[in-house]
Amino acid sequence: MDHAADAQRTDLMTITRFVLNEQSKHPEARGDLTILLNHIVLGCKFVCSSVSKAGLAKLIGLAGETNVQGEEQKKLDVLSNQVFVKALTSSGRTCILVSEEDEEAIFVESSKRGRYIVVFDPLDGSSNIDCGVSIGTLAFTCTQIFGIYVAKDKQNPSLEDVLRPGNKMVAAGYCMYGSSCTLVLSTGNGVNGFTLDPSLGEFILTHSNIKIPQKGKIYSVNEGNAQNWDEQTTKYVEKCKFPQDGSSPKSLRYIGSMVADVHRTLLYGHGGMFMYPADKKSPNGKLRVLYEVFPMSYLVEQAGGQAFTGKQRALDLVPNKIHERSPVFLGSYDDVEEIKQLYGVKNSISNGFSK
Ligand code: AHM
Ligand code: MG
Repeated sequence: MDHAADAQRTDLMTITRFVLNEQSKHPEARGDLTILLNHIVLGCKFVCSSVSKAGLAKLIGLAGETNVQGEEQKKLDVLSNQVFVKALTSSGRTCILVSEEDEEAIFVESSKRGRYIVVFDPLDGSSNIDCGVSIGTLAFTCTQIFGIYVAKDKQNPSLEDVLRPGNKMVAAGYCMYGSSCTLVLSTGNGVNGFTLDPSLGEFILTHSNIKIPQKGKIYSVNEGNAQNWDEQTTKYVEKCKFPQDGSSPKSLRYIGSMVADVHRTLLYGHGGMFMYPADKKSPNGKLRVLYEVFPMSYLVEQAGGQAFTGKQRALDLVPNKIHERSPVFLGSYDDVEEIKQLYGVKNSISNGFSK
C-alpha cells in the first residue's frame, strides 16, 4: 500500500474546503450558504448513486412497480425531487423551494426556516435515463441544476421573493451524472468544477476557474424545429453551417439534455452556443426561466460568456410565474454577440459581470 500517496490525497481540495475558503473571503458571512451547499452536495451524491443503479433497477422491476423485495420503486425524477426537498428543508437554511416537479412553490415550515430560496430541476433531461446503458463509455445525460436566492424577509417569505431577476442570485450550479459525476458551481466569483471520487465519497476540485472561449466552434440546437424558427435563428444557424467570412463551419452537437450540452461546450475548450429559441409552436421556447435559464445563464456569464433571450440579457428577465419559460441563447461571448446583432440588439445589454 502506498501510504505516501494516500497521505497526499488528504491535501485534496474538496468542495467543502473550497466553499469554506470562499466563505472566509467574506468576514460578514455566517456560514449559512456553506451549510446549504453542503446539503445540496449530499443530495447530488444520493441522486448520483441512484442514477448509477438505474439500469440494474430496471432489471428487477420497472420504475413505478414493486421490486422483488416488495419495495415500491420510484421513478428517478420523483425520487430525486424527494431527495432534494428533504435535503434542502433539513438544512434549516431555506424558506421557499421551487422545483420543476412541483406545481406550487414549497414554503418551508417556520421552525426549519432559513434565509435562502432554492429553485431547482431535480433531474433535467430525464427522458435520457433509459439509454444510459454503458456507464463509463457513453456520456450519461441526466443532470440536476439549481439556483439560489436570498429572501428579503425570511420570517415572511412570499412568491414575490422568488419572482426576481436572475441577477439577484448568489450561487448557481449543476451536477451532471455522466461517466463521472461532476458538480459545477459558482458563488459569484468564477466557475469551478468538482468530480466525485467514489472511493472517498467526496467531490474534488478538478476544473478550476472554468472559462468559455470568446468565440466558439460548436452550435447546439434541436434542428428538428427549424421549420418553425424565426428569421434570426434561421440566419444564425445558416451562418454556422455556411460561413461567409472565410471561417470554418461550426460543428453541431446536440444531446438533448441542456446541462450535458452546455457542460461539453464549457469543458472542451471549443466554446460555442447552446440555444433553445422561440418557434411558431412554442413562442416562449421550452426551457423554464427560474431553474433552467437562470442558473445556466449565471454560470455562462461567470465563465466569461453571455446569455440572451432574443430581446434582453437573460439574467435581467423578471418572471411572472414560477414555471415561466423563455427562449435562450447562451455561450461564447462573440457567438451570442452575433445573435444579438441579428435581433437588432447591439452592445446595449448591461452585463453585470466582467468579460
Ligand atoms: P425536461 O426538463 O422536461 O427534462 O426538459 C428540458 C430538456 C433540456 O435539458 C433540453 O435542452 C431540452 O429539454 C431538449 O428538448 P428537445 O427534446 O425539445 O430538444
Ligand atoms: Mg428540466
